[in-house]
Amino acid sequence: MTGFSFAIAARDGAARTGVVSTPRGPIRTPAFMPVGTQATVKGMYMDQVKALGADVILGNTYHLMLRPGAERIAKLGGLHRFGGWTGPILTDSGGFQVMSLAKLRKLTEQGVTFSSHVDGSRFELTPERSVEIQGLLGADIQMQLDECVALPNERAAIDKAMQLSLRWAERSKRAFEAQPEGRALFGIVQGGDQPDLRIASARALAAMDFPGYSIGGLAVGEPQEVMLAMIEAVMPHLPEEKPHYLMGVGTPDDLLAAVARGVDMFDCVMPTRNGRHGQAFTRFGKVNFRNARHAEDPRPLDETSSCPAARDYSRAYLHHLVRTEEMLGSMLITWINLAYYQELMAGAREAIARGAYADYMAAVREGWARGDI
Ligand code: PRF
Repeated sequence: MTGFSFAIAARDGAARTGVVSTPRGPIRTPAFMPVGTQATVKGMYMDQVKALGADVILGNTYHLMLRPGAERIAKLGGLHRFGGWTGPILTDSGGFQVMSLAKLRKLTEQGVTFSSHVDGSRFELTPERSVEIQGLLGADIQMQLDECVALPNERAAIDKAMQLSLRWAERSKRAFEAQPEGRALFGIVQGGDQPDLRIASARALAAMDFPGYSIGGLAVGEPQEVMLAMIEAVMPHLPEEKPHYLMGVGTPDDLLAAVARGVDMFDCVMPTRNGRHGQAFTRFGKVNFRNARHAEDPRPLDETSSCPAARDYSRAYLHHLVRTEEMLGSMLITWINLAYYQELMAGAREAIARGAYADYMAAVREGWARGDI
């Protein structure tokens, strides 16, 4: 049986392209992971997600533990069978979602207790229970439980959350030892906008020897330049031969900039969530289909796109679907956006392999700046 590994095929400056190997198949990096919070990538068939070239999707401990429950999913054969996705699945540990969604939260050294945002019932999430749930789901790549604080914040609060996350990293790692071979647990760097705290977090996690490293606590209210500075601060302290995952990021420009600094994996709700609200991401920038300027435009959004939804429907029709709140509008624009994010990463992989990543970034940014065509 093949285990979990990462092989870097080419580098261009700090950018890398390679393959994360898992027993459920390869993940080509840099990779964008569509978010499948509720065992579904909202508005998409799994076959469509696969056809876009996505190698891995993300699932959420928090949502699935509440409904339908981790033990129930395990009884039904695990998350892959339940949701109909045969490739690798990465799950988040739940702490971040508890902090943004749950009610009556109480955080202690032991873990976090909270009330479900669905029906108010009480739950507890500890580092051990989070890893146990991710194991019951059958996740191929799992995350340690961590504490992420919003920015801006006081240094003392950032430091406290970072130190707690390190102790939870140790406990998560110990709990993970009970799981089958071939799965991987990533440690999560915290430390807010404080470079020295970020570096301390990265070094302590590196000493624990995880198979991959996540960078958390970013895109939580700080400007892009601060986010990029934090990535630059931690990279020299993370094992460079291991995958680097920037959690919950971001815009297409965030992805390009983070890849240039050594990030290999991303996830974000932006292409799916914004798609449901009528916003499309394209090679000539963002297009808001609510806008009346599309009402009589017979042209397709982008006839050069790999996505049928961008080629086969008029802008006027997409505008109409969004204005009438038809579900097909959400579905088509989600499809367009995930196709664009996958194309962006495929282009990055190819450019890095050619040693032309800076030119690729410049050309893509020029397209966004040129605007609609
Ligand atoms: N921690 C975890 N999940 C996350 C984050 C984090 O800091 C973020 C921050 N961008 C998104 N998702 N566990």
